Amino acid sequence: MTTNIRINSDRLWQSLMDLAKIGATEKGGVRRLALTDLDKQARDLVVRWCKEAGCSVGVDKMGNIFARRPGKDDKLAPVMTGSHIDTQPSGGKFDGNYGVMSGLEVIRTLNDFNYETNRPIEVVVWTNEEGSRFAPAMIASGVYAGAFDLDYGLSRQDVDGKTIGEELQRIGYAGDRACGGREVAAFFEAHIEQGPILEAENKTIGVVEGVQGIRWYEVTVTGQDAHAGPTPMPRRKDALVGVGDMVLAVNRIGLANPPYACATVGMLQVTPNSRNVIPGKVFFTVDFRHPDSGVLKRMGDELKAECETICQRRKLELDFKEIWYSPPVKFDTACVNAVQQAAGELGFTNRRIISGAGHDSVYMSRVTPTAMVFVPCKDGISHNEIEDAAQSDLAAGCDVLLRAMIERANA
Ligand code: HGY
Ligand code: MN
Ligand code: MN
Repeated sequence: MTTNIRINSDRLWQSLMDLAKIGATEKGGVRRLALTDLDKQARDLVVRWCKEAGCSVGVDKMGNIFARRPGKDDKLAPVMTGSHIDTQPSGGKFDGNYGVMSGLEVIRTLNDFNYETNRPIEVVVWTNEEGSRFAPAMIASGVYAGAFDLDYGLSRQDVDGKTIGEELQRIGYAGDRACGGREVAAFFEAHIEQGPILEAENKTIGVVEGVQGIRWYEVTVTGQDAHAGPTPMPRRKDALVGVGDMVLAVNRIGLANPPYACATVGMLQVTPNSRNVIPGKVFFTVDFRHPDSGVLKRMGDELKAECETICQRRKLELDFKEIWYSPPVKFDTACVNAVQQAAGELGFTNRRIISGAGHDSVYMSRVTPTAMVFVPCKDGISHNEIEDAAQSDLAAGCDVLLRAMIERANA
């Protein structure tokens, strides 16, 4: 029976295009930061679609949304899929949104074929996966998996001092359900690769075996505000010049650990940020990634030491904080094999791959057997408004997801 069940490619594509209208940007991207009014609009739309597909919908204390399709034996723990609909400030139509729309398409397809899985099926929308408005990333799946406690999760603040808890209340998604602590039989997530490998090798499906480790740092360097005119160069305590050395050190450490290490300074704030004042204070963020936890640790330790040396030399003060560590994870063999088998049965070219990006599956793999399905994205570009993917690839990934979920739901 399952051999001829296939998703509806046009319906999946249309749902992605309709969802992408919420927060649409000039260049064809999406700006829908977590817990903004646009996120609320998108949440409301997804909830409506899930209810129209016959699902019961619940929301937990971190605002995670769960849409449930009953199974033959409804007491059994569900097979779950999902991702996120919050985006980067200049994000794309597919990062996260594809995984949620694929979950909805799985439900819609099962309905079309009147196919009842043994276990219930659930689609989840995770709150604040991106870690852009509120750090760290994947905070709500992290609370669900017990990596963070609920108070920590609800108290994360954005640059304006607003907390996740306040914003959930404001948009009406402060659910009453406990966050986590519920048995899940398996978790799958469909996602664009966000890198160049699948496209370069002309592969339709990435069978994701795991995710690399991530460490995030926040660094504040303090010198002394002074006048840009009368202050002689040797007398200056210019925080921005010191940070310039540090940014180059971040890049050098990334390049020094090929081929996997990644090193990024994404945010930088200069104070007082006035053209004729020597900057007395600079804040910046560091994102280090590597599949090996030992190398990742060494990268962070090396950067801290370099920053200390730079501050001594330039008579600056350093505040260097690690704010997040997400260890490398390996996904569950049975789930990875279910994805591999589905891709093979459906005749899609595929290859094993480690995810460079973080995903909610990282935390879900702590509490249930988990795997991911990747599809290519154009030129490997993501976290960019021009992010793009082929409808046929997106449909292929969703068919693999459907088949892997049915296999696990009936196992
Ligand atoms: O940072 C990441 O890898 C993800 O996009 N949150
Ligand atoms: Mn994502
Ligand atoms: Mn992302």
